Amino acid sequence: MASTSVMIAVIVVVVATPAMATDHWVGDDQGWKLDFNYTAWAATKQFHVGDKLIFKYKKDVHNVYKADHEAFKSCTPSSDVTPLTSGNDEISLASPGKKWYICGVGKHCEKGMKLAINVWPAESVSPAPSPSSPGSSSSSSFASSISPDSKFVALLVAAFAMIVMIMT
Ligand SMILES: *[C@@H]1O[C@H](CO)[C@@H](O)[C@H](O)[C@H]1NC(C)=O
Ligand SMILES: [Cu+2]
Repeated sequence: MASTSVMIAVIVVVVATPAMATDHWVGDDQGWKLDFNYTAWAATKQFHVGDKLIFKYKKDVHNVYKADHEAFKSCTPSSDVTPLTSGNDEISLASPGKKWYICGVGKHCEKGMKLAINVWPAESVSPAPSPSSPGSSSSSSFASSISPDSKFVALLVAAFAMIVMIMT
């Protein structure tokens, strides 16, 4: 009986866990580099508002310019854009739509250091976590970030579990 209750609690928690913001390491373990197909990489991911892009590379070897479609196509960063140069550059995806990023060093962009992504609206009903407090989630904000859908599923599971408990 006790173990059944524990199992039900675990199931409810797992089912009710909201879709959390995702950190996307661009290029995964390869990072931001030459000789990598970022088009193919991006095609395997889903980007949502609230997610983060992280460009990892050796400082001073590459950089990251936010670009528009023209700058992306022509590999010419706009002169009024300041590149990110830390080697561990985080970009919070704040709005939905197409986004473009290019490396501004030498001919790196022409050689493939260019990334185009499509950002979808946020999955959960909670506002995107503020960049100043990454990962801080009090129990109240946790509860409010559970989407109505997963609440409904959790309720169904809980109801089913109770029937099982009564019958066994
Ligand atoms: C990169 O991958 C995309 C999609 O798989 C493909 O269409 C494109 O030709 C590739 N680019 C290079 C330079 O290999
Ligand atoms: Cu580069």
